[in-house]
Amino acid sequence: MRAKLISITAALALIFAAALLHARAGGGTISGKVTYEGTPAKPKPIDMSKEPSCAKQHATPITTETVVTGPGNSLENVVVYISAGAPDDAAPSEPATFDQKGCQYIPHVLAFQVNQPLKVINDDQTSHNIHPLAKVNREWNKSQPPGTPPIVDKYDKPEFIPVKCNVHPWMHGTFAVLKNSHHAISGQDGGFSLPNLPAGKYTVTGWHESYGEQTQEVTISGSETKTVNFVFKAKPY
Ligand SMILES: [Cu+2]
Repeated sequence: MRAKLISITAALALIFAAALLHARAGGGTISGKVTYEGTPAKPKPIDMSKEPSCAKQHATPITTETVVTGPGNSLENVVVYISAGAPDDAAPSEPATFDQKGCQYIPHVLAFQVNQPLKVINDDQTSHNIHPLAKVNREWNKSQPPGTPPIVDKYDKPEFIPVKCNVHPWMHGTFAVLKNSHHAISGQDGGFSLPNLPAGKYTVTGWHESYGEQTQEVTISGSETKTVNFVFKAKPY
């Protein structure tokens, strides 16, 4: 009888501990939508005729991605991240991958953490020379002929780094090197989600390569979801 009681108590304690752990891993969520107001500049078609191996990969000419919008004034490629209030956490060992495909950078904006491995791939039949224009971090550029292994590197300081190709002037992208793991990029519908936030007071920043940045203060007290929306003023040029 006593043994049974002890095992029931032990089982209950285990369940309680598991629930506690779960709550800690879960935490709160900040999610929302990024939109624009006003009239954004129209994307411009890119002429890739000088690089036929890339041009033939696109049935219709691709357009510039400085501003990418969707239905309902949604704004894509906005980096949403916790800029204050979250501790700097360890970088994941899983690399952030940046692909050169069809003479485009995929994704256009890549967010990753300080000291997280960055892996640059060339999926094209032509050489690229990737040149991240770092100012705070070490600046480098590297040639990558077709079929060569990925370039693996990392950055040790937070920075928004414009990326260009020294061979193809239309290739542009951004590395968003961030201090912690709480970051997201707004999708086609402008949506984003920052889950697993412990209770605390946070500054959430939204950054767009052409429309600048905005911040908002949010308090998370438990496992709730707080809605934060960003509205950027479009530039007509
Ligand atoms: Cu290139």
